[in-house]
Amino acid sequence: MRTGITFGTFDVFHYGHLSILERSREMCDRLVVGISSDELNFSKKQRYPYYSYEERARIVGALRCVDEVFREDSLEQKAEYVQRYHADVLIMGDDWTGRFDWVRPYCEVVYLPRTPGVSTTGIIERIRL
Ligand code: C2G
Repeated sequence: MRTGITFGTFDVFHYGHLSILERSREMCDRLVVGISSDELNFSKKQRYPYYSYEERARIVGALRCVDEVFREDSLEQKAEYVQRYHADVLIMGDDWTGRFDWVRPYCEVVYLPRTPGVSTTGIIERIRL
């Protein structure tokens, strides 16, 4: 039984989000997803997500490729989360390449290619116009 763990905000859920979660699930038997808290998002991006943590966690948790969701409160707690969920592999999009290499003593770390041409910010800007 191989457990994978991945993280994200998953605000205004889109095709790129689905793709990374499906590809992550293909690498393991059980996929656990850390959803950024509203406060963590504010500290990363200086704005709150459009959807609340509860809404984002319900959307991601309802997907067939996701087995469990939890709240990610801090980027620095990755090793604790890996141990708490007994993860064998940490999977992130390649916009994070190198950023979580320090977790390698605890589990395998893999960066998958992002889906080009789609982003939450791009969608919000298009709709606002
Ligand atoms: N992603 C992707 N393709 C896109 C957009 C996003 O593959 N076109 C991936 C990102 O690389 C990330 C995941 O989808 O792995 C979630 O992306 P975001 O919601 O933007 O999350 P982020 O702000 O990167 O938060 O601890 C890490 C953070 O919580 C990650």
